[in-house]
Amino acid sequence: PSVSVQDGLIEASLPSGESVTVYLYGATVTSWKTNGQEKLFVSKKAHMDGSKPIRGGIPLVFPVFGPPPQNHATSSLPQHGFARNSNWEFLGKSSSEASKGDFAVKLDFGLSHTMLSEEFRKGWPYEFGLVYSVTLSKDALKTSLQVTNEGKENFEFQVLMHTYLSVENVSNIRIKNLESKTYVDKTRNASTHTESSPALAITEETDRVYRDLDPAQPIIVSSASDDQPLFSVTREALTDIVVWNPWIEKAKGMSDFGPDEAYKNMICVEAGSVSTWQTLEAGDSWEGVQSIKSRL
Ligand code: TA6
Repeated sequence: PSVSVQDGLIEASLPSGESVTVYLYGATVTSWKTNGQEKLFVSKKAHMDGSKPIRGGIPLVFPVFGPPPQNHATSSLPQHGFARNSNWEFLGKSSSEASKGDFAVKLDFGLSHTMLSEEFRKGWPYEFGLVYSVTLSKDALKTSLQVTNEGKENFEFQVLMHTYLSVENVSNIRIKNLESKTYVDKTRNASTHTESSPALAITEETDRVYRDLDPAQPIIVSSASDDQPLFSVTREALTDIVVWNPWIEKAKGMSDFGPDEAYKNMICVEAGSVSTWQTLEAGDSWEGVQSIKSRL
């Protein structure tokens, strides 16, 4: 495995050709290539200069998902919290050989309360440490976030990995293993529904929080034309899955989403713990993991 660190981004690749790129800004994974193909979607108009969260790849959502609630410790934070728009530090790399010639390389990134901007530290005055690990292997990309409460007060948080998967045509995919699950539909006044489809099609703006899933049961993104699996997402401790596609109008409405038709080339399948709040007691740690397999 080789790892290069240059002007704010880390790149790693395996002898078998897979590669991953991570920006220190937000510890945002912006590229994951297998078989020479890019598996993540990044908007052509994404801000890559730290002026706003990167529109694509895998932005990190912490300590709050969505617009923060009123009268809450997170109320003065921006939507989706501060992790994706803070500068992280690269803690280092390690590589292993699972079996003969089967390598994996792990990149570690850190963010602590001492590194936050004044605005964010005032907005959420808790002492915390985050360690985000990105592990590239031949078959999978694994991202895990470890949250540590380094202070004396308990705090509560939400966390989500806002993964933008790259697809040829969002109308030609189906999302499986959501059947019979409960979801909150944010396009219908956050009303609660039960998924009836064994293979969810995306035919309009879609913004749903599926909750209380078995994290070990893979969420499958498959091709509608030949039912071939394109992606499989398994999780540890992340029991919610958000499915999001902005569709035509919302895509046009985002200044950093481009070109306008690019909504056809992405589907967000986001592993998180967002439908309730995790309480972390002083001194305790918690870890959430997603593992994405592609071209199974
Ligand atoms: O993940 C779904 C969502 O919460 C949508 O409601 C939409 O707001 C999306 O995140 C993008 O949010 P952002 O703050 O990155 O524009």
